[in-house]
Amino acid sequence: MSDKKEAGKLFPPTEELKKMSLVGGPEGYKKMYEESIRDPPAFWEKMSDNLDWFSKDWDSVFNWDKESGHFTWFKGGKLNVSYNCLDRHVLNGKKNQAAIIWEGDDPNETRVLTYGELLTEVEKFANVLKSKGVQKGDRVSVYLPMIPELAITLLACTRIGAIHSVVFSAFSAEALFNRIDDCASKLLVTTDGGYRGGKKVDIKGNANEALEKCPTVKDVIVVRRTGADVYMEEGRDTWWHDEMEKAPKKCEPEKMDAEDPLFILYTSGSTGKPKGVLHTTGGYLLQTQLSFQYVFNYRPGEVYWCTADVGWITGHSYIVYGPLSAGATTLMFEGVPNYPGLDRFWDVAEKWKVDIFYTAPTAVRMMRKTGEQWPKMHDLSSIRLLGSVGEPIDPEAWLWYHDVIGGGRCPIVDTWWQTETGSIMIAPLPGVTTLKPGCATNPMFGIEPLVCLEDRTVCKPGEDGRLFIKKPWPSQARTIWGDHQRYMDTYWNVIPGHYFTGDGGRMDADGDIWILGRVDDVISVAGHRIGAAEVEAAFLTHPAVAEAAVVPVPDEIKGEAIYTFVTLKDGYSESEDLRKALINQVRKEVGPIATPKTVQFTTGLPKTRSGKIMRRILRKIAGGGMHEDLGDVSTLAEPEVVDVLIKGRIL
Ligand code: 7RM
Repeated sequence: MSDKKEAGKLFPPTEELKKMSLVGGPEGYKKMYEESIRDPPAFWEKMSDNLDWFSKDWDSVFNWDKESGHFTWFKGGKLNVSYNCLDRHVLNGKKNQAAIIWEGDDPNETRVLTYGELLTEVEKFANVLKSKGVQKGDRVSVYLPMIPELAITLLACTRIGAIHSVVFSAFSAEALFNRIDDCASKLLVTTDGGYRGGKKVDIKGNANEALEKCPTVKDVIVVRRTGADVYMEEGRDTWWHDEMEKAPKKCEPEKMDAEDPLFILYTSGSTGKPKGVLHTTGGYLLQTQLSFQYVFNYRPGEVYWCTADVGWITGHSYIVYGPLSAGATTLMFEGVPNYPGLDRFWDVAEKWKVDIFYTAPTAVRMMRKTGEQWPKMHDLSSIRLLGSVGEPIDPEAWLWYHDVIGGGRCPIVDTWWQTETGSIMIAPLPGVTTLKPGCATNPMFGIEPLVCLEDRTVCKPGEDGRLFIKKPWPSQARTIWGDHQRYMDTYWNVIPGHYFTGDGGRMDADGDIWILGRVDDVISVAGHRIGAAEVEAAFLTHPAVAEAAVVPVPDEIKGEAIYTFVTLKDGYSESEDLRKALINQVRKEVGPIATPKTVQFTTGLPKTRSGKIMRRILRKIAGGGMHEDLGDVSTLAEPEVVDVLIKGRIL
């Protein structure tokens, strides 16, 4: 690992930024942070005034049974998420303010939904869900691209207390099936198709295929987007617009307990089965709202744009819930960065006078590769703050982002967090933090990070270790759907009482935190987490495959790409056609984002004597390492396989 600290130009906050700071600049942050750590429940109780509650009669702010790993925040308090995201803003004079600015794949297709309009749509769709028999606690799966109906569906679920489970719309039928099946959804919201880079994509076809095996799903609501001729099952499938036409306009918000489940979001783990991360109502909303306000220093009237897809946690927390709860204007983009031209992002930013722009390092690297002529075509002077999320941003990309997109004047907030953490955990605050390119810097309020070695000793400043967070915080996931033991083993039993992040980290001499990437077998392609085991499982569904091992290799654009070692069953021989068929198999099983970059056929894999594949060794081989770089290989069942793999390596 290169010492990023040395790449180190510093960017202290300007006096002007300090004055703008919502937390009172560096001194204000320090005071508030110390207070939040001294007594987190007292801090969060004070902060709870940022939400509108039907009742604040919680038993205690925070309760934690360390043994079982069950904890609660504000249990007994009552609130409704859609009320907090919509009604209260309408009541406070924001009825005609834009809540969502929607920009279609086609630049001529746009839609602006005011808070008033969005509330009406949400109430109507909540009534549609009710008319289908969806009740509090029922699961609703959502398989939609980036169209306003996606946000409307989520908010409508929260209005009646249904638990939504969004499945990324480019995931395969098989992935959709697994995610519906695991949580036994009653209803699916999907669409006839989507648009991506000017092309129609099929979505209903995948949904139909998945639904063949999903007996729990009784109703399917289909948004008409492309007008494609799709199969609609009689008695099960109905059109969104038909349902909305019949729906009553008013729907009272359900009074939910702060600890009632809000949503499930599946994320890849280190086994083949994705984890259904469960978030609850009060703590999640409070912390996403506050972090949104503080990290982006959001001020009323500003236009905020996060380029993520709502299929990921970033979209849940920082396109929908954080911004809307804060009464902000959030931009939702259906398209891709390179259509109709390579300047699309900048065209959108100029058109809507975007103030805050939040994207992923992979997008920054891609833009850097295509050149500055594209952003230079547009007036980007409205942008005052840049954000980064999803993977470590290398200092080179950071500096390019800062200079070319930010014109040298905009701070960059490099925000570290996870599906499981619900909201941003470590990030600089504008007007507070001295920025270091590539460094996530400071913990958020109430968050106490800890960097430890495998033997649990606390790392010295500058020493690489594994990142933990002490004690649960309000927006922390409560469990894994249907598998609390896995939740405990993955996160809380590594060092009892501390949350294990799965990331490597380092605290430098200034106390700033650097994120070093995953320490487990999760691959991050363009910021999307893909479990090595999930891809391996997909390979194995092909009749020719005996065994597959998947490891990350560094990729200039995507951060990491997928390199695969495949052994074939007897009777099959390697060929270009087979290689293509295998890649297609993975695309079909997992989705196009998991497309392997390389498939190396081999006769064997390095394994321990107990049969475990040693991915550590494969990672080095795929990355170009030679025999002497591999460390001790003597514990392998068949050490000679290593040289075969190095010889057959595809660079
Ligand atoms: C928000 C999100 C989580 C994993 C996490 C890290 C990596 C995310 C950063 C980052 C370095 C960052 N949720 N990660 N943000 N690494 N710097 N600013 O991405 O559940 O999908 O992924 O992403 O490895 O553990 S996620």
